[in-house]
Amino acid sequence: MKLRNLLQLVAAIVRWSGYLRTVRIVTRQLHWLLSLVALFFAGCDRPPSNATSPTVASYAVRGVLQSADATKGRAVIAHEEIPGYMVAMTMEFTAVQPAELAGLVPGDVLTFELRVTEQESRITQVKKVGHTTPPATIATEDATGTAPGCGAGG
Ligand SMILES: [Cu+2]
Repeated sequence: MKLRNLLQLVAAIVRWSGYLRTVRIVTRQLHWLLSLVALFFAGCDRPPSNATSPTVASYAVRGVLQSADATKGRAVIAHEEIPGYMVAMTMEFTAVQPAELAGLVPGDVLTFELRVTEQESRITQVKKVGHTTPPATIATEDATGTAPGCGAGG
């Protein structure tokens, strides 16, 4: 009687550990499968190099145009402080649509929307709201783009 109980106990333990091992194997396989699925979706999510990724933040900005290249869609703008993102500085921006920069001349006072994604920042909704002569530069602490928040520039 006692021996049988002992054997049953041993059998139960063996069964339990076997069950645990099975769970561990299933978990490991599940984990592997999930990793594969995650990898697949991550791969699908990655946009082609030229596509725009989802905007993570956008800011209404005001600044004075220093120079613009409507062909390349680039503009150097002395922008005012962008609260929570950038101090005032002179820096180069890339327009979502290069044509938005057409007709603009140095000294134009602009308002625009700065759209920031995980990869880059771009400007859009560029509007001329005035003009100053000569182009006013905004006092900067660092115009080289190394200030906090300027790493997102593309
Ligand atoms: Cu800046």
